[in-house]
Amino acid sequence: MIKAVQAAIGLGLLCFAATQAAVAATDISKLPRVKQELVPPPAVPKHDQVVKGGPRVVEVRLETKEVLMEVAPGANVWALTFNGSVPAPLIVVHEGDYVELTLVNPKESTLAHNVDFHASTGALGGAGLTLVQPGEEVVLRWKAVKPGVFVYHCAPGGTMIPFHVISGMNGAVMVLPRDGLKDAEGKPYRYDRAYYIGEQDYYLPQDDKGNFKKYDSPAAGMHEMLELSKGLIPTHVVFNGAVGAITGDNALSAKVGEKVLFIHSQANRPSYPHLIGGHADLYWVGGSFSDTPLTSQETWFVPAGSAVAAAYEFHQPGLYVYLSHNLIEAVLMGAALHMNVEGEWDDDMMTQVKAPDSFDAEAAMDH
Ligand SMILES: [Cu+2]
Repeated sequence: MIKAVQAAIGLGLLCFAATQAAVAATDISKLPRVKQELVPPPAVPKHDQVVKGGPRVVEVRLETKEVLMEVAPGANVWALTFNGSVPAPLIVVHEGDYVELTLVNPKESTLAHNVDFHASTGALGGAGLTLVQPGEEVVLRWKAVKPGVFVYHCAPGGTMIPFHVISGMNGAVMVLPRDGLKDAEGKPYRYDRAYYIGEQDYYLPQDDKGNFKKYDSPAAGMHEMLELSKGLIPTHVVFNGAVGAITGDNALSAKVGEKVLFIHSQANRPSYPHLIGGHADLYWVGGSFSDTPLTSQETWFVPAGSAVAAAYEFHQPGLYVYLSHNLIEAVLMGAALHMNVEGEWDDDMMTQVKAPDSFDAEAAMDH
């Protein structure tokens, strides 16, 4: 049964490339073109929140890179990446724009790669049209018709699909409405900063002494990693590829009074983002910007294989922790980050009325 499903997915990839019929509605050659410089997360590419005028062709370049990365001290993974980072970069366009992807698989690679864009419309999300062997490159164009935030990931067929995704090969696309985001009352909502948090579950095999195994190539560890993954218990759940990647000097930052948009993706499992000491003022369920956002959420939800967006205006300074509020995953497996917020403390919002002091139980009883 499993073999049949894997074969069907593989066959779909082969057949689709051969049977695609072209229906071109727009003269693409007349549209303005812009190159988007992709940046490593949690940074997001420079973009306007509101755009005037008609659609554009937004050119992006993703290069597949297979790199040995440290997930935690003594724990390494052959990360399968787009542009060298886990997660892959966020791509930002506006509704009606065309994304024109150049996907490059260098000849030093050991595996074939492709991209399935959840934001796109068409069989396999473009995966059948983008499969590139080492030493090949391909160009795919798709129209961004659904506003929201969406996952993209490598999906080369069969067991290679979970293997590439749990090895880090996933990112997100944000498709903004042309007139920008709206709050729950339909009023324009503008953020001062945006961050992209890509959550990654890893399944790293250990030897009989409990040490994490190190392999010579991605394929060398594939079988053991997939066998371990069938238990559905990750060894690590992390933000930005490694435990503690967004802490210390790499912590996020903001100022009191700023509105911050958090884009959070998980290509393979659910997640439960929570900002300790804050809230989601706005939460776009399922990542859809077509729907009215929910307000004042304590914890929000990322279904497996999706990205969502949440926005918060900071009212207090301090070191915030943003985590997945499955606290086992956050504290014991790594799904947490730090954020430094500068500004003036508001005593009206919170104050320590009495400092910790020793408590005399007998005196208290006398009263
Ligand atoms: Cu891949």
